Amino acid sequence: MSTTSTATRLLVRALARERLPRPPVWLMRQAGRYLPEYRAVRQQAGGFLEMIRRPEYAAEVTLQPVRRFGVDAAILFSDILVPLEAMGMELVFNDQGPLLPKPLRSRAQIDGLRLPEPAESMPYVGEALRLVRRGLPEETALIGFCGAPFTLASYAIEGGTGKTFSHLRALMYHAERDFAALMDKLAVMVAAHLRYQADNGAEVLVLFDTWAGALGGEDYRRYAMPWSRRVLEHLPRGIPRVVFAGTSDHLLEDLATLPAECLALDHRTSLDAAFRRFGASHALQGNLDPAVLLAPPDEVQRRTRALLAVAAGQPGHVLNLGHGVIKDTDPACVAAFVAAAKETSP
Ligand code: 1CP
Repeated sequence: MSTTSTATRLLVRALARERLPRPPVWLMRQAGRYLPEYRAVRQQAGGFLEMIRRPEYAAEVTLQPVRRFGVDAAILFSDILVPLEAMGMELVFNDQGPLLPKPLRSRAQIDGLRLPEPAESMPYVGEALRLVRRGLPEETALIGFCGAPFTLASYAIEGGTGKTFSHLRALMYHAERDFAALMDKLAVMVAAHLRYQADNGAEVLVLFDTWAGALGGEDYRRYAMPWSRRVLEHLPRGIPRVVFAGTSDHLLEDLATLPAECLALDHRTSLDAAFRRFGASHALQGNLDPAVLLAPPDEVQRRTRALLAVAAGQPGHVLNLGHGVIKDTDPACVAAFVAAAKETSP
């Protein structure tokens, strides 16, 4: 009976594993420094966090790849680390990436983290989402996201992008109750942040567990998965959930037990094999190697067509990269990637 516009958006239909004339396409990090129009806004705003905190800038850069490429979804321009700032941690971005100058190294610091209401601590997120929705074509879906508790814990404890994650592992293995206390708080914040985004127009929610793949199966099941499960269980009904974990082929059977409709695959996993492993139960997102977008456009198109041929006839495929767009990518190669999805017929 329902003929609401969301029901007709291609991404939402693919996540429900409907059979479609072509797969929806969007790209992780589709807004970013590879786009000249993004660099112009960034310069005007004065910095990365300034763009995130000003809804008109955030909305503008969120809409840029939709305008330029006609992707089937917009993903809010923000960052997984923003909620850590709302919890009281200092956050800076330099050219190398994020930095948290006062990483968590004691139980007192963990206990001192705040759990604010997202509407009060990050009102610019809701405002940006409402602005984006107004600027989006009717057929384009709006995606909200958050970092998974484990990946957020890795940044909070390491103070930036980890290599060996030694501080994180020290807490996990030597102070498990303190680690659990931190993860409990992060799970509450993450679930609240995702619900807030759904309340403000996000119709698909992505949980990014970028660093989960650094864990073996036993550690993933003990130190990360229970809190991801808690988050995913506490989201509004009817909103499709996508789980991304980087370099996680060895964890996919575990990830498939989480309450989520879609597994986002990184490029190290065979899409063909993934359809055999999970195609009966999950939509699958992915998974062209982002480095392939550094090849000439006709090569990008050839590789994308080959990937689409693997998924042909399978319901529930969402075309995407295996990770984010690389900064040196030529926008013409992103256009070639999107065009390949759009030429696909049933
Ligand atoms: O100005 C710039 O171009 C800075 C680069 C940049 C961008 C465009 C960063 C710094 N974050 C973002 C935006 C961003 N980050 C989005 C926006 C929407 C989109 O995809 O277009 C999203 C969804 C994220 C999520 C994010 N941030 C993740 C999870 C997904 C992933 O990439 O695995 C992670 C791990 C981060 C942390 C982060 N933010 C930025 C950097 C350089 C990093 C570190 C990544 C790393 O440590 O390797």
